Amino acid sequence: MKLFAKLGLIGLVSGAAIATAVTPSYAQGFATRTEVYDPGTGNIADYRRDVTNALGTPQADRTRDFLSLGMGGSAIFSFASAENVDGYFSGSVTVWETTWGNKSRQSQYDERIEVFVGNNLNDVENWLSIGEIWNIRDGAFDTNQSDGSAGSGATLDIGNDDLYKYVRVVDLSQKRADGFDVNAIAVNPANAPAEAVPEPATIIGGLLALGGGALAKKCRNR
Ligand SMILES: [Ca+2]
Ligand SMILES: [Ca+2]
Ligand SMILES: [Ca+2]
Repeated sequence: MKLFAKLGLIGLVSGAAIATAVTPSYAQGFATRTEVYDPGTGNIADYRRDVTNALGTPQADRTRDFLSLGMGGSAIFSFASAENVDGYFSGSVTVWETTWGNKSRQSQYDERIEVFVGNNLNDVENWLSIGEIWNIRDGAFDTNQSDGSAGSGATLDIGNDDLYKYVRVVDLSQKRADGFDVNAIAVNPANAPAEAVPEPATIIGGLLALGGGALAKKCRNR
């Protein structure tokens, strides 16, 4: 087989591989399970230790439906659902926080987390850090209570196309005794699958195959 004919074959194969990679329905939406809760130091009220408080949709301000991490504490969440039993996701992570007090300055209620994504629960120290979320600076809680909603949370892009199964949040708060208060957490596909839109990967795969075929033809003509 000529080299460029092989390239054409590679184009077909790689196109098929890309299509396979983007076809699964990624997990999206709110956390469905708290895998690990490892509270840090500080006086955390019992109702703030309920790990179900961080699951599902966020509540508007001044509800008690949040999970406090404690100073230096951490938690791991997963997102499996009936539509995606494995719970793999890509794209970005959104976190909603609850703060009841004065919200005008980060320095007054300084609560923050570092956010990690990973797949191996036994290897969390090597998970990928995707950045920090500060409760006030980054608007992780609702700053506009007039509509009664919980706001849009704070979002961090994962920054690659890999699939992950878990999100880990680690408290980095400097002042508040019970740390960052997780109201809700969600994962969002970078390109949410839409029924009516052609799969970009199918197009790319087709172009690769066409390009490889054209190259092979060009080679034979030389
Ligand atoms: Ca708070
Ligand atoms: Ca707190
Ligand atoms: Ca909640």
